[in-house]
Amino acid sequence: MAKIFADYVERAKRILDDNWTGSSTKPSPSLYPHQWNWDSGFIAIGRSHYDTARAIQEIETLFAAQWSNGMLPQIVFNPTELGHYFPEPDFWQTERSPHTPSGKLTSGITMPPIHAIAVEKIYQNARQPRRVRPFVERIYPKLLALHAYLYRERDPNQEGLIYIRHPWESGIDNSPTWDVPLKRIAIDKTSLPEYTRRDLGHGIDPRMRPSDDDYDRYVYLVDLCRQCDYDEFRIREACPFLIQDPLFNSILCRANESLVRLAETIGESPETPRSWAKNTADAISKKLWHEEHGMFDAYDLVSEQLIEVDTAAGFMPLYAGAATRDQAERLYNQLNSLSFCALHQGNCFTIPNYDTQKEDFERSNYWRGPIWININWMLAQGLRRYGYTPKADSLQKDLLQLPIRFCFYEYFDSFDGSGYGSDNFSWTAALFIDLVQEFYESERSVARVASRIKDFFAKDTILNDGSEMPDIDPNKLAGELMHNIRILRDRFYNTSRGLVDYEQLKDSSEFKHYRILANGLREFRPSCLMGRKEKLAFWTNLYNTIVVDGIVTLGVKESVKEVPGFFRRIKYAIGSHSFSADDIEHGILRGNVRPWFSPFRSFGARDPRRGMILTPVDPRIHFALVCGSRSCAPIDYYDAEHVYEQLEAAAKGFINSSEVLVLPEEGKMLVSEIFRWYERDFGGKSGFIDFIFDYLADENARRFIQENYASLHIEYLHYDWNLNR
Ligand code: 2M8
Repeated sequence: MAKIFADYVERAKRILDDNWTGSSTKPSPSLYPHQWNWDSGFIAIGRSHYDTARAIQEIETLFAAQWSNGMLPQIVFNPTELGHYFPEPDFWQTERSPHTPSGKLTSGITMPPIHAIAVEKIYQNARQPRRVRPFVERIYPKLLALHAYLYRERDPNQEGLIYIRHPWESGIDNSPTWDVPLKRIAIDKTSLPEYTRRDLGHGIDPRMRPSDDDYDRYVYLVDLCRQCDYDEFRIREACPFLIQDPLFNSILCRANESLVRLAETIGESPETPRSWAKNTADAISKKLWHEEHGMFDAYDLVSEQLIEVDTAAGFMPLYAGAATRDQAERLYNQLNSLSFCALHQGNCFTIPNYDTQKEDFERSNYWRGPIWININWMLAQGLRRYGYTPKADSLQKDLLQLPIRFCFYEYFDSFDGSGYGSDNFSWTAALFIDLVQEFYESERSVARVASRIKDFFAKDTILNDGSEMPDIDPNKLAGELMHNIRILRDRFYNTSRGLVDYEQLKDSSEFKHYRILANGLREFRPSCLMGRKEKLAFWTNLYNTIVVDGIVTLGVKESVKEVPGFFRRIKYAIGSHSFSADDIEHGILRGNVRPWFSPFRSFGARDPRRGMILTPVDPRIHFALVCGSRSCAPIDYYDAEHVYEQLEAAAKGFINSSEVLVLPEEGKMLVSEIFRWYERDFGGKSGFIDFIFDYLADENARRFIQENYASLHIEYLHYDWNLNR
């Protein structure tokens, strides 16, 4: 793990320890002094990586205050901390309900049910999952009761969609989505209960918090619930705020998936949560989709229409897997745009909670613009679920760098990253820990798989064995082969996401034809390639395709690391010689320099293949050569005529991706391992710093490099060898 991450994980753990009350964790040192519902879920996820006992206790303390009807309260009050927050138990008067648990002080509303997801994480991350099983068995019926409550009491039309009845239930309290329904509530100050806000102060600029008008309405809705004695039927009849929100419903839907797996773990029937998950996913996809906007919106059950306000909550069906392919594609177009900070835009962090192009976007006001770590944490997983890997990586990059650069704040400015709200905020710390773990996880699992099947593929594999030769003039082979590689690109590569559909490609007629043409390489003379551009394009394309061929032929499942020496072993016979992927890369395209992992050059002193070496080395090839893994460059086809322009674009894309992180506040730059491995191709360390500088879009980052050039501290990022599928 890069040292900087290890240091910050320690800081994050300290924050969680400082906010620990003895049985649970408060969201922040002073602003939120009690236990909050979904905060505890996120906190338990962070703790699950290093302190299973406290992660379990966090969840058990929360569920000890579950109401007898299954509702899990938004706040469980700490009796020793009363008097610092509004509203507290005296205002909620939840004793009016027959369902409140005895001996517990709670509010009378709920929050997005993230908890089954947290419990699954606790189980998965435990050193000895067997020991966590009794906890899973204890908590499972309570999780089930919570979801059952939501479907029973909050889904009056049995649509699979849950309504919320207070903005605080959404977790995104003053989201612009609530403006219209809240405006419907006319406030009569004479009948509104008296109250004093306690959230102002704490060193926080009031403009970063909800307005007094908002608070009047929050109070109005609490008062309404208590006047109805928290009876859901009565509330539903009277409440002007009944909303089916995509964020709440997506979390519920995704949590049902976790419930299914938890049920299977402890031998319970998964049928109920499975059908809940399906119904909710279908309902989100149908009812909450705004066809013209290409976005999911909240549905107002009072006015019976969609609320046409697009916020980050509208992307959350990706997390639940509830969006269809077409919907996902349209969502992605929204998400990857100026509105929500596009890839390589350079002057923003991904993704703000509200559309930056709207007039009422406010960069520092709470849920009306800033970036929130929990939302982006879910969104990054949603993007991965649909294969939008580079965008997910870019979210991950920002989620890691925001706390490092600007401290563990509650929320962050979407343009300059400044931290807002409370510092030392628990879920920012907890999810940072989870993200760092995820970042380094792949390495461990890949190593495990590799050791298991280490000796399985021990020999070199000539992939073009000549079993079926093409009927083609050898002089035309190169052109035909390139044409065919281009077809593979068009059909099976997703160039914007850098992914290969290995499953479809494997049995396709196009790939069969490619392999026949590749057999033709046995009679091909590379000396007939003319000019530097043609050679550059030919060998780059051939390298990228031999890697794909190797992955398919050797049946690689998760990572090329499953096959020890993969790049050395996979070979094509070309003319009277054989060329491994390493020979093409280090021998031909890198000017036959000695690779960092070997004591020898690819081609020895008398090797006739030396005649094919391409010099001088163009370092941009490192952003075009694709090693079949997530951290390498996105795959594409290079055409001789435009190869220089394409290499230029590839370099620009890579330098502005999550593979280069400039952290001015830390005086550091974190870069891909590629720069360490191939340092000499860039002209040494100063050469690659110059190279990065030339391609970097972010002005702040450029200025930082310029000003700190001589003393720039560089660390290398973990290289993700998971397959680019
Ligand atoms: C914020 O909400 C509370 C009310 O629940 C508040 O403003 O007083 C929200 O950000 C919410 O999502 C969060 O759970 C809570 C505690 O962190 O603070």
